[in-house]
Amino acid sequence: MSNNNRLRIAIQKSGRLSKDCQELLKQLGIKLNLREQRLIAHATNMPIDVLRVRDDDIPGLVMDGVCDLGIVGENVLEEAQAERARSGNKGSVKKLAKLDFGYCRLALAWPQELGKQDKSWFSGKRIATTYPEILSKYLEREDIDASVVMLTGSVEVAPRAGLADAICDLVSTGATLEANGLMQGDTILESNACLIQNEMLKDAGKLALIDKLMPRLRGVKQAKE
Ligand code: PRT
Ligand code: ZN
Repeated sequence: MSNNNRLRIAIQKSGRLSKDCQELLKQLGIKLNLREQRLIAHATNMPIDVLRVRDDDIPGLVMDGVCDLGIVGENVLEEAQAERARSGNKGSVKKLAKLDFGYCRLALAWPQELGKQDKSWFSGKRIATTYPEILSKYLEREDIDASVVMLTGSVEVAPRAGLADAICDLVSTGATLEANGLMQGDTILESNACLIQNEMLKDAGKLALIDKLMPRLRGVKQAKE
């Protein structure tokens, strides 16, 4: 990237968090000229560049210092951190703020026709998920001997397709579980979008800019309460 002293912020290009992220940047006073297909948008009134990427790439970009800040779901952040910790791959981020959008929960679910089940039912079962690290940690913590099947999409059809006995997926209204004949069980993680920063960031100018933006962020949050 050409200009290294501009603060780089990674946000989701298109998806559930994009609109709220763009709105938040606007409320922070960052003026952007967002063109649909562009990967990078340059702020016109501050030394800030916004990178628009897939949400799954955001923790890694910030951990590796390619971007200084990022906005991502805590679910995606936790999965990426657990993955890095397991593979011994360095790179750390700190959470600067929990944001008031992107709420969802990561929950277990199984076919409704099986009726209510407790944790012991999961022993020996196969659970499909996009969050194998978070799920494995939960299973370990709860001493449940189940196996984990990693799927990157359409997790909710896994039981019907015979790929798994149960699932562990994100839920917001519950309509998707309902439509797929699944019953919701324990919540493993509650998640909001959050603002993260590369922990190794040392550039005084960038740190000063972040210090200027944080009170504005707190102001935006308070105004909504
Ligand atoms: O393309 P890219 O990789 O960037 O996007 P994506 O498709 O991976 O993510 P996206 O845009 O679907 O979600 C981005 C983030 O929004 C997630 O990582 C969460 O932090 C947050 N979020 C909030 C959700 C939901 N709510 C949500 N309901 N992410 C996904 N869902 C899905 C869920 O997986 C299930 O398929 O919506 C369905 C359930 O919704 P209900 O309302 O039927 O319960
Ligand atoms: Zn994604």
